Amino acid sequence: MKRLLKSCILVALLTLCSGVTFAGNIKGKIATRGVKSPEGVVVYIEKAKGSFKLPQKNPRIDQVNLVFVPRVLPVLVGTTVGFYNSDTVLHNVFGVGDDEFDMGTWKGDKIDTHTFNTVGEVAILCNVHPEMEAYVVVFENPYFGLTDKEGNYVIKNVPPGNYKLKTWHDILRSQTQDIHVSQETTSADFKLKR
Ligand SMILES: [Cu+2]
Repeated sequence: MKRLLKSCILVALLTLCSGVTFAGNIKGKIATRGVKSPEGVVVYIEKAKGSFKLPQKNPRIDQVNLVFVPRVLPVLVGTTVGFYNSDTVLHNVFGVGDDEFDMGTWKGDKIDTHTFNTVGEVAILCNVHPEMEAYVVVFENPYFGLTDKEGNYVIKNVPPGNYKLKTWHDILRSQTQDIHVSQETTSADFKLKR
């Protein structure tokens, strides 16, 4: 009887455990040719199953010393982005590409927002300062990472499976790698050029 109880508990535990999927991380280094820095490359999983939660805090793009900060912002489709102006001069914000909008021109404390409901690439521009440029890149799932100044990226909490891992950059050509994600960390490096 004791033995039966033990095996029942074991079966129950195994069933419970098999229902839980442990996620893994993907990380790597991007080398670039033909641009000043490997910063600002987005590495992302093209297709993943599931329904995804929007971030609790809306990401933001600020305007500081006539520069959009950050210059590249990857988001999950449906995310609302706040647009700020920390400068004392007038700025305008408008978007062109897979989503188009114009927030008008303002200075001071006003915060404007836009919800990105279309997967794709939107260039963020300012009609007061033509040299100002940023990108909001909109993805179907939250499995993306952005490179830092050294070209390092990490994508966290990816469910185990086989995927196509792709790169996005405003100038460099996109590349794809087949990747298998396990419960541990999987490495994937890229060498990108124009
Ligand atoms: Cu401006």
